[in-house]
Amino acid sequence: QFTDRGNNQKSYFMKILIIANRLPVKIERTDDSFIVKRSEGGLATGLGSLEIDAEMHWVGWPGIHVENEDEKREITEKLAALNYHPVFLTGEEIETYYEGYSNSTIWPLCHYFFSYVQYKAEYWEAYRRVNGLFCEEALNFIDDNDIVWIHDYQLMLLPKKIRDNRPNVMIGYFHHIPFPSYELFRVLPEREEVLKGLLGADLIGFHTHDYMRHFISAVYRVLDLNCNLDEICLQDRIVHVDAFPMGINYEQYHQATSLPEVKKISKRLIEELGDQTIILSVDRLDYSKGILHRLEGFANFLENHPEYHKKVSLAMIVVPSRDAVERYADLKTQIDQSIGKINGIYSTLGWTPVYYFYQSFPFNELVALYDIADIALVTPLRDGMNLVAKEYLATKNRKPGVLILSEMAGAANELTDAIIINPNDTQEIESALLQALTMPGKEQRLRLRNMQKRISTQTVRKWANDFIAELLHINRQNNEIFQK
Ligand code: GDG
Repeated sequence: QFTDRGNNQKSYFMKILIIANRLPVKIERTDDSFIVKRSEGGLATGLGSLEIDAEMHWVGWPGIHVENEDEKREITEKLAALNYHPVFLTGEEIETYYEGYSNSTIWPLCHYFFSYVQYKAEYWEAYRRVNGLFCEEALNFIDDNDIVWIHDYQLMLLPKKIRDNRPNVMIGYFHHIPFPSYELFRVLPEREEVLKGLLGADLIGFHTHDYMRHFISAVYRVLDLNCNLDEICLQDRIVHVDAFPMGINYEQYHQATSLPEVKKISKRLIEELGDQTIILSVDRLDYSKGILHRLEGFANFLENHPEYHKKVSLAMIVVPSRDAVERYADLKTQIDQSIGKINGIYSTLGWTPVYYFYQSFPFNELVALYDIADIALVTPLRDGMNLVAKEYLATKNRKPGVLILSEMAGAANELTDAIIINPNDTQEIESALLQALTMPGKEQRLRLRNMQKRISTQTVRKWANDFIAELLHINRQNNEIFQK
């Protein structure tokens, strides 16, 4: 049973095929076999809670590099039991399609790192080819009237490829990162083919109205198509564009502090840290996350506010990511140096200003850190949404906390009770820290309550259901127009 946005109750039976660069699994090689473990990220959780009577399939890269055909067969069979269908990539394809066009061309462009964009013919060629591989695999599982939901910037050519082969399926695409303004997007040599690829979809979703506006303006100016605020008119179809701000599994985080294991970790952390105030930052290693600016802001704060020495520490978690890309390896070196410098100048025998973790934490430890942290410092230079900010607020249960949030994160549109800062202004980071450290408990609780109200209703489950409901609604409308 499925309720759509128009409040009409209707039952469906169909297949939903989710296509994303990565399957939500972790595959480990043993001596003579493979172990497949589900890895429940936000996306898998949201899609797993769809209120729709449909069989769910996934297509994606399994996250392991395998060349041997017998091994591929074994993995394929194991994944098939979960309705997961792998697209295997060669080492060269990972380098050119994933690390290349996806992460060295599109990613910096969409995050306004114009000078980082690499233009290489072999990257583009691989991107096209690998989008074709995803299409071939997906076509094995798509029938008319099924829903195909494609995710993210690695697969922007796929909507059209699927439409060309299966004109009657419903195709949705969601862009998880920012869509840049036309003036930036126009620099992409392949701008026309990329936009045409996306327009194979019936519905294109973004986190915010700004990204949506930028996309429509790019379509209008690059392709000279008829567009209005949320529709693009093609000769034979209308493509709908809408904003769907992604949320989190609120209850999972909100209840986490009642788990005995989390309580134990929080207690241990509190004992170890004593009465120190903890500022927490959590990101993947990425230049878009503003980690270096954040460290500079914290260094300024320490320099100008000696009264907080030995009282405040920054716990910085940097999760290893894309470190095979040179930019990322360089960034890692700069972060190491910046933290080394701060700790070198200010540390005492009993106090470390920056606790630095270049590693990923298990869920229980991460939420224990959210639980004990007095302040979350989330300062990306650009971020599609930023789920860490929402997770921190959702976890706050036992005691309040203050969120300092960059205005460049999509989440800033919703979390207006955070202390909103411009992440390029390191003085603003410094003064936001001071404001957070001196904020009365009553004000902290009030701001937190307002933001929790929002994120407890705009969950990842609602996000996924809203998207699919709109796709079905569009399909119904199209059928009516067609029948008339
Ligand atoms: C992209 C867009 C958009 C982090 N460290 C640990 C850990 N994490 C988890 C967090 C959170 C996720 O990783 C990070 O999500 P973000 O949204 O903050 O950022 P991206 O990875 O860049 O995601 C972004 C998102 O897609 C969704 O559309 O919001 O803008 O860039 O869930 O909890 N998880 C664990 N240990 C860690 O150490 N277990």
